[in-house]
Amino acid sequence: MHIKQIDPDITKYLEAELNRQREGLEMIPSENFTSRAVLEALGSVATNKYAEGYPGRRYYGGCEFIDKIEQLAIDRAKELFDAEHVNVQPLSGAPANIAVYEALLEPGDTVLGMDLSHGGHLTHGHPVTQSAHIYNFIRYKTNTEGVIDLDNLRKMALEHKPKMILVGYSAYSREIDFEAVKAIANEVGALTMADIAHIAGLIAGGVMKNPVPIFDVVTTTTHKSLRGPRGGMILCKKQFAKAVNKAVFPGLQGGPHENVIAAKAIAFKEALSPEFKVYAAQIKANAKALEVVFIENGYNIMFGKTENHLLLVDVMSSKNVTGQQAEEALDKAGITVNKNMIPDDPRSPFDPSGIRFGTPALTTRGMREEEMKQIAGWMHEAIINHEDDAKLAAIREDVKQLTARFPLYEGLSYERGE
Ligand code: DSN
Repeated sequence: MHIKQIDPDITKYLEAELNRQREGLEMIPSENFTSRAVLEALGSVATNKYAEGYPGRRYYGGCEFIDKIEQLAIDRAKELFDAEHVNVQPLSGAPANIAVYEALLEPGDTVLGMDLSHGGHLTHGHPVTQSAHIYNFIRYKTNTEGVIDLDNLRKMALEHKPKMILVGYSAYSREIDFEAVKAIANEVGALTMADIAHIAGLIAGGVMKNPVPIFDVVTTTTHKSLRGPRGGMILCKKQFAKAVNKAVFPGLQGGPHENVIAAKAIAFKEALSPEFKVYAAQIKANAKALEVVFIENGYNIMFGKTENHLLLVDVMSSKNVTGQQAEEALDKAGITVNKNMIPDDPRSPFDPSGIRFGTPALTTRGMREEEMKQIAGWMHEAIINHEDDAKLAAIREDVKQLTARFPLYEGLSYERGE
C-alpha cells in the first residue's frame, strides 16, 4: 500500500513540504536538493539490514550485497577526494567529529578550533557540547580584516601546544590555507583536522582547495554542497584508519544506515561526473553575483567577501534590522535564510546581528547570475520593508513566478502517489 493510504496525515505534510521547497527560494547554505536517485536509495530495502562491522567483517549474516554497496561508497569517496582511507558510516557531521576526537585524542588534550561566532561550529569545542567537557578546546578567531590570522594561530599553537589544530567552518566565506595550517601544526607536533562539511561539494568539483591529501583527518557531511543524503563521512591517512574505524563502530555507533550509505555512493558517482564541476563553479559564481548586489545596496559583508558558496551579512549595522527580523521578513517573502551571529556579536544567538545565506540549492535548480541579481534585489527590499506585510506578500508572488520556471522534482507527488 502507498503512503497516502497508510498515513494521510504524514502524506499531507510531505506534500506541503514538497510544495514549500518548490515555491520558495532555499538559501540556507547548508541545504540542497538531492537527485531522485539519491531519494530512491534512501527509501530502498537497504534500510532493513543490520550490518554492524565493515565490508567483509560483519557481525551479521546476509551482508553480501550490503558489503558491495558500502565498498562502492568508500571507493568512490576515495577517488573523489584523493583519500587514503574513508569511513562512510558516521550518521552525520557531529557524530563524525566526535568519532575523530575519540579516535585521536585523550581526555584533557588541547585542541585549537575556531570560535563559533567567527564562523566555527558548535562541535568544534563550544562550551555547550559534551566534547568541550572532555577535551580542552581553545578557540581562535578571525582578525579585523575578517580572515584567519595565521600569525596569531601560530602564536597560539606555540603557546598552547595543542594535540590537534582544527579548521573548517559553517559560516566562514573565505578559502582556507591548508598548507600554512599544516606547517604550523608540524612546527608544534599537532595533528591536523579539517571539517569540510559546507564546502565538500566545492572541493569535489575542483573549485576549492582539497585538504584531504594534506591533513591527517577530514570530516564532512554529505548533504550540503555535496548534494547527497543527510549523513557524515571521515577521510584520513592510512595510519589513522584503524583508530577511526574503531571509534565509529563499536566506539560510538551501532548498525550503519546502509540505505543512506547506498545514497552516499550514488551522490559520489554524481559528484565524479563532469557536470558536477560545472555545478560547483556555478555555486561560487552565484554567490559572487549576490555579493555584488548586497555591496551595491550598502550591506556590511563579514569576512570581507565570499570565496565559496555563502555570505554572512551584518544586517544590524547595515540597515538597523536584526537577524531575526530579517529572517522573518525573508520567510514571509518566500526566501529561506538563517539568522546568524557575526564575529563577536554583541547580540544574542536568538536575535543576532547577521543573516547567513548561500547558493548550493538554488544552483541545483539551474539558477544563474541573472536570477541571483533579481533575488538579491528582492532580499534587500524585504529587509528594508520588514514591517510591511503587503510588500513582503508581493515579493512572495514574484518568487513564486520565478521558482515556477525552475521545476523541482518534476512529477513527484505524495498525494497522487507518484
Ligand atoms: N547546521 C549546519 C549548518 O547549517 O551549517 C551545520 O551543522
